[in-house]
Amino acid sequence: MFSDQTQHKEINFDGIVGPSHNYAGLSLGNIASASHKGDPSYPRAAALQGVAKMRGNLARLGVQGFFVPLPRPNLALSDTLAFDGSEAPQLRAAPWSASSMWTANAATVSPAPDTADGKCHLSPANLVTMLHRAQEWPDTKRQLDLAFGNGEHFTVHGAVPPTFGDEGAANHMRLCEEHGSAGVEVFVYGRPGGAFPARQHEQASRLVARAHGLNPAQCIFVEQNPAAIEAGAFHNDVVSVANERVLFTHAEAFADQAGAYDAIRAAFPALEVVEVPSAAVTMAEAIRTYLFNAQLLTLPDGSMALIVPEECRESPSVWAYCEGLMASNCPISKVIPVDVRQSMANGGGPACLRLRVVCDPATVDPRFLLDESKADLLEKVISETWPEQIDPSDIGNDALAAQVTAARAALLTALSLEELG
Ligand code: SUG
Repeated sequence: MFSDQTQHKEINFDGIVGPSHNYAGLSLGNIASASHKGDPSYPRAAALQGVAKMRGNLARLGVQGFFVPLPRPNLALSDTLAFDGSEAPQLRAAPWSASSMWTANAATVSPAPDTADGKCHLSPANLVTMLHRAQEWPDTKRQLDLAFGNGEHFTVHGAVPPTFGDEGAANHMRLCEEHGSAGVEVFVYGRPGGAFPARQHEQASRLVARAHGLNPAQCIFVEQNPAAIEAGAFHNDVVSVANERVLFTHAEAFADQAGAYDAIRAAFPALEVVEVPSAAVTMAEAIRTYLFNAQLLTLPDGSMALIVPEECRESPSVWAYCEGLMASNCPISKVIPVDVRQSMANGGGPACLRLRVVCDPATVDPRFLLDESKADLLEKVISETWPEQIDPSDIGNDALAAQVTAARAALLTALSLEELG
C-alpha cells in the first residue's frame, strides 16, 4: 500500500490555456483582471506561452505534467442562468471563462508522506466565491479521477461544501526536508469583511486537512494579512511561496508575520525564511509584478531557482532585489523570468498556472505527462485550432462557440483523452 517514497518527485501540472481565454473582468479583487477588462485576448499566443514555460521546466526538472482545458462554453451553466440574450455581458462571459488554466486553484494536494494512510490525497477546490470559477470543480474532478485514478496511491475527494470557500493549493504551502519526506502543511485563510472577498475560508482549510488524514501537529493555519487582500493579493500565492525548507515571502503577507514564522518553526525547525522587506519591494509592486507568484524549484544539483514573470525584470525595485538575491548566499541561487503575459493580464502568474503533486510519476496516467514530442504536438494543435484573437464582443457568438469547442476536441483527440469530451 505505501508507495516507494524514494521515487517521489514534485510534478508541476500546468493548465493548458483554453481556446476561449478572454478578458471579461470577472474577478473582483483581482486588479489585473479588472484593469484588462474589455481588452482583446490572444488565446493562441497565451497557450503557446504556457507550453514554452512547461518546456523550460521539463528541461530543468526532467518531469512535467498538464491538465487540459475544461469544456467551454459551458452550456449547462448558460441554461441554469436562463440566458435569453437580455443578460448582462459580464454574466454572459461566465460560461466562457478559461480560468481552469490556473491549476493552483484546481485542488489541494497532500502527498503520501504526510497522510495517515500513506496515499496522496487531492481535494478539488469549490471556488464558490466567483461564479465563473464555481463551475470548474466537477470537470476538474473528472480529470483528477483520470490522472490520479490509481487507487493504491491516490484518493480524490469531493469538493468542500459550498458554504466554505476553498481555492485550493493557492492558499496552501508545504515545508519539508525534501519533497519525498514528511512535511508540514500550512493553510492560509482570509477573514471576510473587507472591500474585497476573502476567498479562502478557515473552515474549508480545516476540513481539507481532516479529510486528507493529516497529523494535526503537522498542520498550521495562518491568517492572511487583510491589508494584503485589500491591496489585491486575492490568494496567498500572490505574496508567498514555499519549497522544501524555504519560505519566500513578503514581509506583510500574514496577519501576524512573526507569529506565523514561530508556528511553522515549532513544527518544522529547519525553516529558512527569505523575507522581502517592504522597503525593498512594496506590497503594490509585489502585486503588480507577481514576484511571489513564482515557481520555486529544486534543481537536480540541489540548488533552487525562482521562475518569475518577465514583469519582474522590468521593475527596477523588484529586479534590483532579485539581483541582490542571486549575489547573496541565500538558498535561491537563480531567478529566471518567463513570458506568461497573456495569463498575467488576468492575474495569473507562473505559480497560478501549475498544481504541484509529489508522487512517483510512474503512478500517474501517462497521458497527463509531458515530453518533448508531446510538447510539439500541443504546439501543433494550438497553432492550428486556437483562435488568434477574441474581442469581448465575440463572447456569446455561435461561430466562436463552434471554434472553441472544435479546438478542445482536437486537443483531446491528439492526447487520446476523448473520454473527457
Ligand atoms: O481567480 N483570474 C483568476 C486568477 C487566478 C490566479 N490564481 C492564483 N493566484 N493561484 C482568479 O481571479 C480572471 C477572469 C476574468 O476576468 O475573465 C480570473 O478568473
